[in-house]
Amino acid sequence: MSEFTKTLCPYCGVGCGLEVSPPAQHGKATNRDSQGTPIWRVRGDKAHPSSQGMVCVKGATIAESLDKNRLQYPMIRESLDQDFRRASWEEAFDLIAKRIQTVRFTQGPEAICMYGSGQFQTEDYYIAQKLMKGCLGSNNFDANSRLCMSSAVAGYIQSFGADGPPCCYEDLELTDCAFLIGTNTAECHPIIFNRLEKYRKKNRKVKLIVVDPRRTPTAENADLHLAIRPGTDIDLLNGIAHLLMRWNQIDVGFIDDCTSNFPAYAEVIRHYSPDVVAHRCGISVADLETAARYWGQSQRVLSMWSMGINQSSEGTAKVRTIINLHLMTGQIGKPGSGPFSLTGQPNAMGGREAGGLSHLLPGYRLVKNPQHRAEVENFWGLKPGQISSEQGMTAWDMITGLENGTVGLLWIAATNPAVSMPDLERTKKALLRSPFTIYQDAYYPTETSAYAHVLLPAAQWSEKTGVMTNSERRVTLCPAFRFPWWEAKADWEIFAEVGRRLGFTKEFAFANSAEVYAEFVQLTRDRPCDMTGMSHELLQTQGPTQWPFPSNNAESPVDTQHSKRLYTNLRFHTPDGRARFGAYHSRGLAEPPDPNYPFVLTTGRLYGHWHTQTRTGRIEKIRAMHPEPFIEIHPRDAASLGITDNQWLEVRSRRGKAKFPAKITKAIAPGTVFVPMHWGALWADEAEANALTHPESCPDSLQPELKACAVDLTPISAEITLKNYQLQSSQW
Ligand SMILES: Nc1nc2c(c(=O)[nH]1)N[C@H]1C(S)=C(S)[C@@H](COP(=O)(O)OP(=O)(O)OC[C@H]3O[C@@H](n4cnc5c(=O)[nH]c(N)nc54)[C@H](O)[C@@H]3O)O[C@H]1N2
Ligand SMILES: Nc1nc2c(c(=O)[nH]1)N[C@H]1C(S)=C(S)[C@@H](COP(=O)(O)OP(=O)(O)OC[C@H]3O[C@@H](n4cnc5c(=O)[nH]c(N)nc54)[C@H](O)[C@@H]3O)O[C@H]1N2
Ligand code: SF4
Ligand SMILES: [Mo]
Repeated sequence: MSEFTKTLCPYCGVGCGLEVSPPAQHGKATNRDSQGTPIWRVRGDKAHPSSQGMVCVKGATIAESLDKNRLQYPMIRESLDQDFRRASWEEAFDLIAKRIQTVRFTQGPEAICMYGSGQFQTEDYYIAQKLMKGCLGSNNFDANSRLCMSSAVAGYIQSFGADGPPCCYEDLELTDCAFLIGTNTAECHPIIFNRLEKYRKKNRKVKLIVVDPRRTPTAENADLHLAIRPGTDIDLLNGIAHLLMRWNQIDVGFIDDCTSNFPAYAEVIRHYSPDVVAHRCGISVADLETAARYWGQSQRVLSMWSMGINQSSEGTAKVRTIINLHLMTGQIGKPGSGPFSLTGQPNAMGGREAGGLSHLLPGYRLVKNPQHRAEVENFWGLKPGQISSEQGMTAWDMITGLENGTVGLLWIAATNPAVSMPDLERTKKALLRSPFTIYQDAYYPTETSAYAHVLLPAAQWSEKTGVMTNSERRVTLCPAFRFPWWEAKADWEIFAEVGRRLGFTKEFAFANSAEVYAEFVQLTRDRPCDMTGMSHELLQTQGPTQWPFPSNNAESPVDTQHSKRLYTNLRFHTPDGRARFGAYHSRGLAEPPDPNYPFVLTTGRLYGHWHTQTRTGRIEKIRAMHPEPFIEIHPRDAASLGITDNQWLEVRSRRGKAKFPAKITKAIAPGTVFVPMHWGALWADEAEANALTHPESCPDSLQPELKACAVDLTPISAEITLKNYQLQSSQW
């Protein structure tokens, strides 16, 4: 047997293959972390088709975080002003089951909420859906993907009749023009960017367009960087469409045969003449024309987007407007082209397959669809009508539900909302009012543990076996290769045990996660994400596999060609088989700047850190790369405020304030400032990006506009107030 375990990097949605081996037992070869714990060795898996052996700094250092500051055993307290005391699992399970029953029979199942995560494995997601939406009859399961991918989900469903990115990574090496909009791929999906740049080095004619208000490392590599004003993406995209129309560079045959609603779209884009668009976006007409020319002249255009598009009060409209350009030019269903949403978290895709948002059911089904509900009820052996026909609460609804008392029990797992939710002051106040919060995480403390009544230690990646799906629909098995930390348990095991204690013994009679997965895939039969041919065993022997993968594929495993791309037959999942144009005018930002709050704040990520730093904040190499938070500001704005580099700024929005040292740079457009999202209250004083942001959301996807809010800036002379959070092996 090989000394390596093949698995997947548990950070971003690129989904790189890793090979992990135990720390060397003797001699100098053993790497140890600062606490003397031996570190597992990690390297890229050359056989993984998605990453071909490459890894970025996060994947390479993942093992250093695994044993630090872990939550060891369940802890309980009666109220939030008390200290936690150690509890047994028995006591914790008992308490949780009792509280669920009380809320169920006093307030009703709709008062029970679970807030999960794209960092769950698919098995965790699936069991949570079965418990919440099936057995308890509450659709109030939402995930942090609401803050992340829900606009992409809504856009795909509306345009194509089903979710699912239609492209694959091979397209990176087959395209003539990569159109990157609202994605800092170089820092956030580094291995996708590496693949693209390697190819472009060999094929100099391949164009790269980057649309981002910041000159990111991604934009620095572009042939054309369009530094548009935040929130003007629809203007730009409609403006490109306008020119393609004018130049007659559209695919009339494709539009006629394969799409619907083109006339309404044509009517909209008529209004987006180059002068108007260039003015609104803050770019030159020449640059706009260059972008349209690249689109029109390229045989194969691959567009990619991420949070600069999705995290918007018109996120779904933005996604559909990107897709429109592909429909207009027939750039879909063929190699090197298509609208490719880059997934954020390692298994946000698996979450979508398993129905892990409050409007979804497993197998790409919808809560609102009576037939879908009946299919799932029937499969789960539940009585008809057991699954509620009401769409459940979104992440932000849970916050407002805490405010108005409609939430009786909140169960949070694998996410850190006391850092990552918008309008943190309001979020924290609401969390303080919660009658009963269960928080299930691998680490302790995190910012959210301060708001919990019960803490449950979760086994994390490396300690539990399950699958994850990456951006190109490729499913990889992640086997356990270490024992769970102390008393930690896999998320699905915790949900299943609670289910059994609520009386659903046969529904949750699983011996292991392979059985969970085997049940789940049956629910994907004949669905767009059919993966009935997959099993833990198949993934173990055949390796990472893309869906669709129906059961007849399992007999002829070489036939994976047809799962590379979706819609190669140009038939879509809509009732008439045609893809739909979406006709949208631009509405701009939900909170535009004004004389009181004259700057637009945008927020995002840095190469080394992962979200709220629960892991990367504990890795010295990464802390050294990004030692402190900062605010990027253009030299012109810095001059008008009279500040110099590194001087502190107080940033105020209508909701809260924060402080950051200024990083004066031309990389950011005048009038816009940028703050990384990574520093919560544990890692720095008053440097929370989300103290400033607002929860205004896209009406279709209900995804909040985390990418833009209006702020005012005041220079202050402050001491560096970073906490320089000290790592301790354990608090207790
Ligand atoms: N290093 C690292 N990588 C990660 C993560 C991480 O925490 N760290 N997280 C993962 C997750 S969950 C996600 S969702 C992805 C996110 O990946 P990305 O979306 O690439 O990352 P962000 O930095 O959030 O935002 C991307 C860009 O959107 C731009 N932007 C802001 N407003 C607008 C606008 O109005 N229009 C346009 N066109 N652009 C705009 C910002 O300037 C920013 O550069 O990254 C994944 N990968
Ligand atoms: N201002 C601003 N805010 C944002 C964003 C932004 O761009 N700007 N981006 C949004 C987006 S796209 C995202 S995805 C979110 C991310 O925000 P969060 O989900 O809050 O961020 P993470 O730090 O990834 O939190 C994951 C938690 O899960 C724990 N964990 C890891 N593995 C496991 C496991 O197997 N089981 C359990 N139970 N726990 C585990 C980790 O210890 C960590 O505490 O932030 C959102 N918030
Ligand atoms: S690119 Fe993403 S999946 Fe790949 S090693 Fe880096 S963080 Fe992990
Ligand atoms: Mo995300």
